[in-house]
Amino acid sequence: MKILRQFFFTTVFIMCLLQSASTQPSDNIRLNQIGFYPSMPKIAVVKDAASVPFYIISNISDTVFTGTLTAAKTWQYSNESVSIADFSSLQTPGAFVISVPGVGTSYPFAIEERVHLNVAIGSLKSYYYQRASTSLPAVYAGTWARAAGHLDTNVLVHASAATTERPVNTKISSPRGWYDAGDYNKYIANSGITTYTLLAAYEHFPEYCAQLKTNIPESANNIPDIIDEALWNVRWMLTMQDPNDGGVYHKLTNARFDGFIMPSNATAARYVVKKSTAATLDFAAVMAQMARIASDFSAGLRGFSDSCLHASMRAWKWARENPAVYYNQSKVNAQFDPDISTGEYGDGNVSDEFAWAASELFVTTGQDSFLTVANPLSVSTANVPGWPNVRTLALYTLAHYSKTIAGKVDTSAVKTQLITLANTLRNSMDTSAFGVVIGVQGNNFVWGSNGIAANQGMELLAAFQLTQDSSYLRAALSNLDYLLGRNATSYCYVTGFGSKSPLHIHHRPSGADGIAAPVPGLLVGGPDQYRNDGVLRSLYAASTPPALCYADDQGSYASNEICINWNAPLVYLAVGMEALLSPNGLPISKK
Ligand code: 9MR
Ligand code: 9MR
Repeated sequence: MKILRQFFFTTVFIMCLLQSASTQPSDNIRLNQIGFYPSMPKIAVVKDAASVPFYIISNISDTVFTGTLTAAKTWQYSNESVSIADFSSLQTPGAFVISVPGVGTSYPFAIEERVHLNVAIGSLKSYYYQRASTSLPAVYAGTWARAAGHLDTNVLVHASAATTERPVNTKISSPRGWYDAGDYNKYIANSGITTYTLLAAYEHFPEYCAQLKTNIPESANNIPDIIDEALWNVRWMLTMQDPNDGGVYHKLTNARFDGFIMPSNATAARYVVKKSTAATLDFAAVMAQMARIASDFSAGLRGFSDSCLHASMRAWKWARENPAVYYNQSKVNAQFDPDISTGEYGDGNVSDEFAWAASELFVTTGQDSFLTVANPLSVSTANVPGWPNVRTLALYTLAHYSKTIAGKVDTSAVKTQLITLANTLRNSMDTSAFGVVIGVQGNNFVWGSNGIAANQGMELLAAFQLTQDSSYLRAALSNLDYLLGRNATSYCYVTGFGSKSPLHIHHRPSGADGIAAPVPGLLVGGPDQYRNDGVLRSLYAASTPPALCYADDQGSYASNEICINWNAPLVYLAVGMEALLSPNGLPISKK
């Protein structure tokens, strides 16, 4: 009897398997579509299937693990009833799927060391594909090779930026930099946090980054690829400083967005537009950071450290003399021609930019007078950073250099702020039905929500580096899992990665190059509950749960555009996680 019963169940199980093998993987099983570290948590979220058994099956069709789904809970951001399949105790490396009878089979995943190495490389390599003013030869760009565009050697000074020395329509040269996003413009404010974040990945994980190769034209030099990549943008940023007064133009832009054409076909006039305090301070911060990093590579970057520091100090001086010059596009357009309708990146509060620039300058120069002007500790609680909100970047820097600056700064207050924030984030994971940090605040699912998830992960890695408390590492990983597939849409939100990833991104080269596959390594903005584009509004009602407001549609710039400031914390998260969890802390195995 017992044997018969077992035979019956086994037969049913194999039939289920065969059935599911012939059909599509189920979108109702959500998991990181890349995979899991042997020693770390492994979780899938299953919709509408509480308390039933689940099976982990290896690629040779052996059931290697059996578990039971947890009781159902509702995730308030997707309004779905979900259960968790926890198979953390499975530590055997291999390739697997999850099978849940009645639901189906998951997308495949791996359990292995260095499981996110390719995500780390790919997300960093995406900056190469975003480079302006250069061709991308096939030897580096593969299928996505393209001709140069936007040389930006004849950029016009817009009326809003005109001075006696540089009257309106003066031509300046301002090449290089990364395209901001799906559009071809270059914005200093967004470049600030982006470049900082990539350079911070280097500063915090230098040995790892020194070995990380992305196959870019500079890969053979003696500078780590992540720094070479950042330099492509830093060198552009330097050209955005008015040499006559030290102020920094807010952006370099077309008057209107280009259509979906390749860079080499984009020939509209380009302008540098109005200097702003925010841009000038973001510039000052990055140049101070770059100065201290460049001093370690003086052979390859002779004199560069001094140039950066000099530029930073001049920018700081301009900002002190012009502390409230805000970029407000409609006001600019009311006063000057031609009208500019590209991204605004407006910010009416620059106290955080002052605190950030002051902190970077202080750490690089050792002079605490900068902090007398603007101290990041004058605000008592930290928040997750974003492009208009950069004070926490100062805390990261002060925390990282706490040994060298102790005595001049209350470093324990810095740590307390970062850890208090990390506790809130981690506790959110513990109570989330998806077991993720994102959703800690109800307003997380806005334009660029995936960037918020990645920045939450970065802040948790900062807390881990301060405490070695592995609960922060697990919480950071939960958001990486979210971005790579454990989310309500079941997309792996990084192009070219995972089984189901965006194909129709709002990205001009990907739309215009005639190649089916989008440029890889790019993180899309993700769900936007406010449905800020026509595609989202036509697809979803206002009552649609926040985490579902996503469309893999080229027209959905509010959910499916890619952007440098969202990719950078993904790079940090993947690089940091790999550096912390690789057996030897390196992207390569030692012979
Ligand atoms: O392509 C633009 C994208 O980069 C911006 O994020 C977005 C919001 O400013 O605007 C996109 O451009 C759209 C414009 O705003 C309205 N007309 C359609 C454009 C997309 O092709
Ligand atoms: O990331 C920006 C987001 O926070 C804003 O809500 C949105 C509308 O102002 O603009 C986003 O930035 C876009 C920029 O204006 C133009 N390039 C593309 C950026 C990402 O969509």
